[in-house]
Amino acid sequence: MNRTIKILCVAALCALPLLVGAQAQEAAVRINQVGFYPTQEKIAVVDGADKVSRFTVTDLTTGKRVLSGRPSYTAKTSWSDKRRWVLDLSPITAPGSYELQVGQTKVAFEVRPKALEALAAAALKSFYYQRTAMPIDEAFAGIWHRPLGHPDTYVLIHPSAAGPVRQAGDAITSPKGWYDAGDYNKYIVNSAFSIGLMLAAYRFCPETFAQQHAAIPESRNTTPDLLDEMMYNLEWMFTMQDPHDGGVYHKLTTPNFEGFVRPTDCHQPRYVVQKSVTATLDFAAAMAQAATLFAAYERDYPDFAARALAAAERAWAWAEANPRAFYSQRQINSQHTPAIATGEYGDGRADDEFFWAATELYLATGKGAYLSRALALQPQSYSYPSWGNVSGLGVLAWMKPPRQLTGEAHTLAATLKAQLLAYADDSVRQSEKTAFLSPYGHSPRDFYWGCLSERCGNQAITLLAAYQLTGRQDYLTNAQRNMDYLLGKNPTGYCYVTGFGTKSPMNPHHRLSASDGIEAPIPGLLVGGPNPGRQDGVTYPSSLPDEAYADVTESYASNEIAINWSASLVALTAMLEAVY
Ligand code: G3I
Ligand code: 9MR
Repeated sequence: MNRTIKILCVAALCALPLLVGAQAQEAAVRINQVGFYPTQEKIAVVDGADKVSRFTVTDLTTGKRVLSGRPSYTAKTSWSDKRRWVLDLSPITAPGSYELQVGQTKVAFEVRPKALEALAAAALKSFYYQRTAMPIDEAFAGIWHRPLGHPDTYVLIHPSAAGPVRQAGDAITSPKGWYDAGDYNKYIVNSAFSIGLMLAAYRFCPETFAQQHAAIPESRNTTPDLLDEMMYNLEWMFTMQDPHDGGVYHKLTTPNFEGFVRPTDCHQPRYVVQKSVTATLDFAAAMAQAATLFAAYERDYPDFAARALAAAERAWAWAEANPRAFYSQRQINSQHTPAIATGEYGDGRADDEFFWAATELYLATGKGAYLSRALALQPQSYSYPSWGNVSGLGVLAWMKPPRQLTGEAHTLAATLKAQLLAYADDSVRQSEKTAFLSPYGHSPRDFYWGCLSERCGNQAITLLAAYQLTGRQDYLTNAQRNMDYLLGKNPTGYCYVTGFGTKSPMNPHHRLSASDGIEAPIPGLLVGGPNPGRQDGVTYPSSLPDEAYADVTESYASNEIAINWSASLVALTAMLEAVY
């Protein structure tokens, strides 16, 4: 299939009119390439020009000039001499297709209601493509259909996971769940975190998710597609709990990463490894959280809520009895064979996991013992959610509690709200007069492995939570500024989501996309992003913090995709759609 046809297929599948006929251009004008909501602030940034005196905007349908103006201000980042000119196109509010012209450079952009609807659906759909244990059907996946990948009906107990009943070399069955990322393993910490982040967003805008259509096999049931997709991984998670003691295996993995081959060409044995306190608590939290939401969907998922809650309480009890059972691959490999060399999701602190789990268990059960633990473990300041620090998920839960809060619980929620708003205020303060006019992207510390979701996306999600809690417009505006950053208003000019925009990643570090013989990557995936750490040893086009990004398959430190990063995109796009 030639490239044009493939791009058209991507566009058709994502229902994205913008791609069709658009010319890929290496413009020095950086702008959201997917679409603006009519009333949102609309910023373009001219990158690297010596002087910009004027810009014009033409309505592409009528051919008429609808705006002309001058840059609002110009700014540099602390690590680069490049001068950026910030243009404000906000007076344009009528839906339509437009062209911005600065000097000789012309860039098209779109204004429309539901600007991010297709992106939001594609982000959720990306989880379907990551499903491990079923054929990915052409009816739902189009050109990216493929046979069943990893049934995981024969999984070995690794010596590190052996106990009195289940012994090393015994086999269990542990099917379903999502591939974690560009690799083919399944990790409890990251998949529970991903579920936690998406379900946190669900609590803020259930109506938006109820209307979302991701075209997955379960779309025709009465449960929202988001919850159906979560269920595919929750079912796997149940199998990761040792029925004999309630502890949860840290991950299901091959000893080494597979090559860049198709799932059906993978032949390494798969193991469950040592139970860890962090995995067990993330499991407890996500299960309890899911229990509160699935109770309304008993028709499609009978008894799930009760089973999930019971599993969560058993997991919690195991964690309380094993608070220092941290997962350390170095330690495991010094004692056991085969050595395990895949992703670690290591974490030497579990206060935040205890806090999130205690929170969700209290909210699901109303038991005072969980409330006491949540009170004792409450954070002193807000941290945006990440797989390594989940306290923010606990905070978000208190903002949209599934039960009436009184007494100490009410006071705790108020304290945490003040912390969240302090973080939001700080983010807003920092965005003014920055080179790309956004709270994200003006500090070198904003760029590291997975930063686009972990920092940029999850900061925006927090700002949207703050907006929902207060109605303050500047929180919303700044969340959108970060969204625009992800979609093209950034120094590399990439729209960092596969299949969207005029310039997007074509070569993500993603075994599924790289081994399917199709040029276009699976759509709807947010890449890790600029990372001057370059842990992959690849030569990047630039070493500047915000340009250290390489769209090559080898670059797992800047160009991988991962479910927790997709989760951020799912949450952020839906929360933005909900506002309009
Ligand atoms: O959190 C700090 C941040 O505060 C600091 O400013 C920044 C700059 O130094 O570093 C941040 O820590 C980084 C951390 O990710 C953030 O979560 C570490 O440097 C970085 O090494 C770490 O990378 C992790 C990577 O595995 C290596 O361990 C990624 O988060 C994590 O997403 C990634 O996960 C892998 C799995 O192991 C295997 N499957 C693929 C998956 C995605 O690449
Ligand atoms: O493909 C792996 C990716 O999913 C991980 O994030 C990354 C870091 O753990 O490792 C990648 O695998 C590489 C391995 O670490 C070293 N040899 C090359 C592998 C990529 O082909």
